[in-house]
Amino acid sequence: LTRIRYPNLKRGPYANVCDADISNFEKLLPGHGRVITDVNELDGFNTDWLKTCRGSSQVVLRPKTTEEVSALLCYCNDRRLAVVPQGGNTGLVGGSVPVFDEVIISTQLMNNIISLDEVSGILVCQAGCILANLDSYLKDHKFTMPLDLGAKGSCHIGGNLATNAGGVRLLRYGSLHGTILGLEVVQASGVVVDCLSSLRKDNTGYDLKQLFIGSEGTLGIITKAAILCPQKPNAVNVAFLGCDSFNRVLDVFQKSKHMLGEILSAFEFMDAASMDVIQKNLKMHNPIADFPFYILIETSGSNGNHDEEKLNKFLETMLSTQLVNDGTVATDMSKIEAVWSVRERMAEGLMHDGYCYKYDVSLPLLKFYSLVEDMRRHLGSRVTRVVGYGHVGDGNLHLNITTPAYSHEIMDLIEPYIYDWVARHHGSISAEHGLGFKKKQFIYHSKTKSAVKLMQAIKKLMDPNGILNPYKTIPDAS
Ligand code: FAD
Ligand code: S2G
Ligand code: ZN
Repeated sequence: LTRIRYPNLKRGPYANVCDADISNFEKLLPGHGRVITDVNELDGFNTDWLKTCRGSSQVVLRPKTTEEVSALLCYCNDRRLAVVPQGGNTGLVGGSVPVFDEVIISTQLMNNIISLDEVSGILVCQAGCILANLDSYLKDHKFTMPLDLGAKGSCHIGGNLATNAGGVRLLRYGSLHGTILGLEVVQASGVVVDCLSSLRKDNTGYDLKQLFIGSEGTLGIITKAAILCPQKPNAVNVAFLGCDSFNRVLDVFQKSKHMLGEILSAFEFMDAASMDVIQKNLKMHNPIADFPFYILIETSGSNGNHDEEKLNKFLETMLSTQLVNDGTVATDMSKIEAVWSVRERMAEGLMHDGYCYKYDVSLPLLKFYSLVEDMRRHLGSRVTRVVGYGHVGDGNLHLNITTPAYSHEIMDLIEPYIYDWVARHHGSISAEHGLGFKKKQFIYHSKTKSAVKLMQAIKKLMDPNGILNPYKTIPDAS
């Protein structure tokens, strides 16, 4: 699939996996299901979540410990075997699957919680812990994860860190660059970098962990993390509102920050075309009447009465000033989850159209929705739909275009047009999903030549044989 679409792509100067490698891997990973070579089992690991990238790895390795990851990387580095680190394989830019026959190292079996400091809320866990599992473990201890995304049921915290995942709580808890206190990472050589500090403040030398957050598996394999987890909120409310224009959405956003202040924990929007996906493709109900734009606001606080009073006052103001035309408020968990699923299942809903051209961009809020309108004009009736939704609070738009099947012509109409548009408006061509395989060639739309040169020098230093996730994230140094 990948090679059909990218015929000029050449396999790098890597060794091919041979029988001797497989038996060495089996020695390094004793026990059943740790070295997977069965063709049927391999397909899921070789194919990305969007089913748009498929590699041809002959072997998946499933280590349980840092020591095993270290031994595997040392072996692969010496043998010049290319490697793809893989977590939950929910990445959306083709970064988590091989391009050719790279060895897949999966963190599936590295799913131990190591410790939780119940005073400070600092959790230490292995990279293969699934986000939803960490969140429910923490909830039992009156804490919560500082990030939440629609893929929580499958994505690993290691993958979240490797992609510097944003998600729907970034507005409240900030980026992983702030909430991660320490990391343990294994370099291509097998050397273990132990930066697993659990201190909130530690200004001794370069903050190396930051390099690995967002490195997409190209600088090392993250094996453990120390995470500062916020208190679990005592009261959560979700309001789902309808309004007439995107300018109104921005007005409501400004007012929500002003009137809800510190209890605002999420501000998401979706347009009517997005709601159509939810209703038509997933047969779900719109929680309110039909409108051109929808807003999902979540509040999380320590005092339910205080929050409800603030939220009701805010909603009354929004309705009386006609910034909002309709709305509903959910306070019990099941209704809250039902309203959230309308927003969180967008990716799934879009897949029902056939092929999805997915764009995850940062833009100045005043230009935010003009991109969707411009792409609709640009593509017209050649595509099934153009939808816009996303994290308004982070200035992060998810613009998705669908057709019944992949089309080179449509792709050529979209790229680089959309990236040029984003660059012209001083945005970023990838807000939170990373560059992976699909977007790396557009890095210069958002990074200067000198910045990319420095990235290439760091890559050369950290992975001199280029075995870690080749063909991804940054262009090879020319
Ligand atoms: P994978 O997909 O397995 O890998 C992603 C990248 O990280 C690859 O380059 C891989 O090589 C590397 N990697 C994985 N594990 C490690 C490791 N231990 N060490 C080093 N490198 C590693 N993303 C957002 O940011 N915000 C969202 O709101 C969001 N919502 C989503 C909703 C849905 C329904 C889906 C399907 C995806 C969504 N995503 C979102 C994208 C994706 O879930 C995130 O990028 C997530 O962080 C990937 O985690 P993962 O464990 O699945 O990683
Ligand atoms: C989201 C992931 C899914 C998509 O829903 O916030 O980050 O469709 C996205 O892009
Ligand atoms: Zn998102």
